[in-house]
Amino acid sequence: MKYYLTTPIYYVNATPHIGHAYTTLVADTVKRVRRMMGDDAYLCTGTDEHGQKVERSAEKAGWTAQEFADRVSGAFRSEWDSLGIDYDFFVRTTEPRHAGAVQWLFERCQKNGFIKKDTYTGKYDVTGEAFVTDEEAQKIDGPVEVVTEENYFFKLSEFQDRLLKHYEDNPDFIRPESRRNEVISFVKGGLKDLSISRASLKWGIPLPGDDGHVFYVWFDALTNYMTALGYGGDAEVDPEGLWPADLHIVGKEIVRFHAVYWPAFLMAADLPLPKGIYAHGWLIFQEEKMSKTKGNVVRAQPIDQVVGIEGLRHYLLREIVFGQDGNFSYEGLVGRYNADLANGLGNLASRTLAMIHRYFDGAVPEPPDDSGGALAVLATETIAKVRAHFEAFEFSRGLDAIWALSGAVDKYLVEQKPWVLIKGEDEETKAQLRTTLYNAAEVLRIVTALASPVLPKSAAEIWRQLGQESDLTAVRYAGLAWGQLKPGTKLPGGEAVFPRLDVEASIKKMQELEQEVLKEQAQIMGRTVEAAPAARQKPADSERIEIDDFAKVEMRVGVVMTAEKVKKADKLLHLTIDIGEAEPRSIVAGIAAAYEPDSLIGRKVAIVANLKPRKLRGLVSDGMIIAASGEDGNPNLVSFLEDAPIGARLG
Ligand code: ME8
Repeated sequence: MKYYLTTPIYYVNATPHIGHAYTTLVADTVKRVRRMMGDDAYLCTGTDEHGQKVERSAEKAGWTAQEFADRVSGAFRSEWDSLGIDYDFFVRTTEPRHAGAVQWLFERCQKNGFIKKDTYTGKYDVTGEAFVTDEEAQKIDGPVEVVTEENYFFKLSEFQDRLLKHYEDNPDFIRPESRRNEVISFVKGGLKDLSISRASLKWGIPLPGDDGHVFYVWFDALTNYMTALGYGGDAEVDPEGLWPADLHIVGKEIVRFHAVYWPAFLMAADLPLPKGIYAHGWLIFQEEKMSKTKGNVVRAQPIDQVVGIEGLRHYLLREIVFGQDGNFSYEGLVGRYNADLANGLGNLASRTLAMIHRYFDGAVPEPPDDSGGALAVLATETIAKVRAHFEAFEFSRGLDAIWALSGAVDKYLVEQKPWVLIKGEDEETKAQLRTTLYNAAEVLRIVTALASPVLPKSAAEIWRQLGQESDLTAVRYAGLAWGQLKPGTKLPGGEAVFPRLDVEASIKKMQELEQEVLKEQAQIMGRTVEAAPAARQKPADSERIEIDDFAKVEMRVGVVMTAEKVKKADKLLHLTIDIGEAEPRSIVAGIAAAYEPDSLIGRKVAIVANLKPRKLRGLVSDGMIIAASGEDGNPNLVSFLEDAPIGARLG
């Protein structure tokens, strides 16, 4: 059976970090599992390159939007190559074939009467690239703009019943269950028509029949899953017959777009729907979602250099229950590596293979009875268990079962004591030694094959050290059974696959390398860390404002009366600031990373006094404190060298 699975396509607004890599590594594992199940599996990934955010980042960095997209897309592609991701398709939304696919899908929806023109006014979250409700706008840290324009709309409201029926008829369409429930209640709450074009934006795919508009990001982005297969193009369309997709793997924050918009677009275009969507959770680092905006990212390259990428794959899949959020920590990563890989599989492999080299001249011994006893029973059960868990995306449970089998051989070796048996002269002891080492090597072979979707490179190396000439990727669960290791097989030898790591030294090394990678990546985005101020250009005349515009902003000197941390918000402080009014102002400011609350009390600061108040984390913020932000993102409060009177106006 063919199996077509996809990752989301990554925004070129950030260079790859391990949050992105998580989705892709999982998808790569799923592909390998499906192949072991006997499927002909294909993986699609790519980059999402249009939109205002990209246009602005490019401008800021001094590149054209296309140049900027080329650089960052290239960084994603080479990241996936260096991490050994076995993808079959890589789609860039700036490719002409993709424009063809998006226009083709739109025209099908239009022909069927699901497109209309209307005016739209709304608050637009620039970072999230979506119109947002007033309530949502309050919670957004980044810029929110009011946008009014004539748009093309997709008549999403007409699909409520069909979507709900589809969810009901196909209980596996959205997984896990919690996300399915969330989507169902969202759709039950009523669907509004969806604006799918922008007149205000240039950096996008032109709408057929109306060059003044480009497609809005989600209609553009989602279609990539069909672009990969040649839809909308001149070439042969979907030669492998891969549509509908079997699985879209996505992060939980974009499940709605995949489970509501995407099937509605496809229904409108009379096209078959994907069979399933699986939403995974977030990688949390330093208590927040790892993301460029938060600045708490960890890159894969330093980990690859110190622990190896397989250590990361294993850690992410074993430690995090797929579908839920999970913490990343360097300690956890190295700890898992040492426990499961160095001491577990690595140790089992080197011990077993070394004894066969030493006692049997590197040839697998022939046991008098190759039935394998209790170990064979456990191995057979484990094959079935692992297959079932992996098929159900229960990676941590599947890995638990693999390591339980590996642990059982360790115990078996301790009980059998081959290092004592070798000293026995009688036939019975010799036979027992042969049985012991045959059994250990045979379990090692099975464990290696079972772990291969998660550890493809190291498993292939152990496989080779076991003298297996077949390609490990050709092994199928159905053909994996006890007793296939041929006695007499010559073992070619080789290095230990998972050398033990010193925890502290490895962590230190990774953190050092992280700094280097950060600089390299900043260069990809066009921002050299040190050179940033020098690179700034004078604003163009057309961008300059009149003195009257400036006078609208009322800035005043204030003194901090109280300062406290805001609960559950690492970056925020709640301040009261006296600016000479009857009551001090309540202001919430994102400065907690740089200032201890106590150090601010009594300090003179500058604030914007005539901003509309807003609520942050339930607290009123009636004004904005003025600070410079350094390249490291840390705020630096504006202060006065001479004593400025409280309430004095700045200007
Ligand atoms: O959403 N933990 O792109 P994107 C886990 N272009 N996964 C994370 C993560 C984290 N901390 N950070 C990112 C987009 N991801 C759109 C998709 S699809 C038609 C368009 C993962 O680059 C997460 O899976 O912002 C997210 O969905 C994906 O990276 C892409 O994020």
